[in-house]
Amino acid sequence: MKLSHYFLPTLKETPAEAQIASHRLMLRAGLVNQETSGIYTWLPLGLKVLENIQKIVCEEQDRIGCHKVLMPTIQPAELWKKSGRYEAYGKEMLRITDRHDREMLYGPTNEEVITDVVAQYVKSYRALPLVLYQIQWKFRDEIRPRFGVMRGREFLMKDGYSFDLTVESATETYKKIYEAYLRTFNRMGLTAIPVRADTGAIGGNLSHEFQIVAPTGESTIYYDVQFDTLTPEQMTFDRASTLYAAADEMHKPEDCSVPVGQLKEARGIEIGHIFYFGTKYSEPLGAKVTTQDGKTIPLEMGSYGIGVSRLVGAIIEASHDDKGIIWPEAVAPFKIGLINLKAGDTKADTLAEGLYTQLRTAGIDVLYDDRDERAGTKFADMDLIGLPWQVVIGNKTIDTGMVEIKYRKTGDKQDVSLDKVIELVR
Ligand code: P5A
Repeated sequence: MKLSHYFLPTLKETPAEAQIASHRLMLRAGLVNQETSGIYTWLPLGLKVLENIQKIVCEEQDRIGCHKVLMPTIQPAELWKKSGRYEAYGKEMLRITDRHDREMLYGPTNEEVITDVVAQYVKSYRALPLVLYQIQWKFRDEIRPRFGVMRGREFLMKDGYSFDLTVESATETYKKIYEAYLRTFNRMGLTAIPVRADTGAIGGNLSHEFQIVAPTGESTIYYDVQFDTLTPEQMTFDRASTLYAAADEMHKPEDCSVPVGQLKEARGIEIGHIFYFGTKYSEPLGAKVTTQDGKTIPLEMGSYGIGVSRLVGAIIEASHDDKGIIWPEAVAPFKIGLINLKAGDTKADTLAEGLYTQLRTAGIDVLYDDRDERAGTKFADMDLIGLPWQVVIGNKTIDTGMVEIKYRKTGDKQDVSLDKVIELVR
């Protein structure tokens, strides 16, 4: 992509309304634009990150045998009256009336809809276990939308729903998804701590929140220091469950048996939340199957959420410096920023164009700053948008064929010849 023809509205000034780094940087780097409180337009660069995150989420869901669906954002109130949540959900639910005076709502979550689908089509134990998931926009009329996409009103969620015959099988499914979540976050460069949580508006008996430690997090978490030393391979359900980790007021340290010196208190950003709630929805919505010995029983269910749009903010909170964002490679909007310091100079333009074509032919996503701008502006913009690698074409390239490559994360620079660039970034 050539920057001269791209839509990347970066801001020089720090927007006054943004209180935390990720919100400031998302606005300054031209990732999103706020339309009204808690509602955003995703601009090209931000959308690329959002899509990269979705891809990782889907790959890890598909790997464990979950099936992707897409449910509507608008739901009939009737289903929520059956589950008993229509009144209980309160003011956070955006209620809509259609032209025939039928009550509708913009879905804050989809337990009712998916249970209704499964109730219609799944009649036998042979179809189980079954996990269906989607990535879809949700609306929650949060009383205090803040921190940009971190607590939005309209936000993108991955929501999965599991259906099992027995409690044992449902527990196995829960563990499998729990571990898939840890892998998912790991691939994005995040170490998530699974903490025991309350089931809140979703209801049920077993629940974990996936929290990443960040000073700007909205939750208080307490966790065993041993979490900080576990490798990704050691982070299994069985291992992590032996260590204390809990969130919110319900789980003050005095309620647990971990020695004081071994417990850490930190702020956390909740990037995922999973629930096991048995027959809470299957019973009222009629999701029942016939067992092997001919009995009809309601399905054992769980639901599993990832804050996909929140993750964009969370990743930035975890990875930035005073100059801007530092994208982990797996989610970066482009892998390389190619800077032509001598744009307009025929020789420099030819060299830059050549490298640009070569990189693209090699399947490497590159943003080429071909603008007629000062070097300082180009460097500052590139640092701000945080692409993993910067490749600089300048006088040196014209004279000797050498380019400067900078690794954004460490700031390390080295000179390499033009034909070695691909090898190095690979
Ligand atoms: C699980 C999937 C649920 O809704 N039902 C379907 C269950 N869980 S949850 O914890 O309420 O939400 C799941 C994740 O969504 C993110 N999230 C938000 N992101 C941005 N803005 C919001 N207002 C918001 N509310 C929830 C969180 O990451 C949460 O873990």
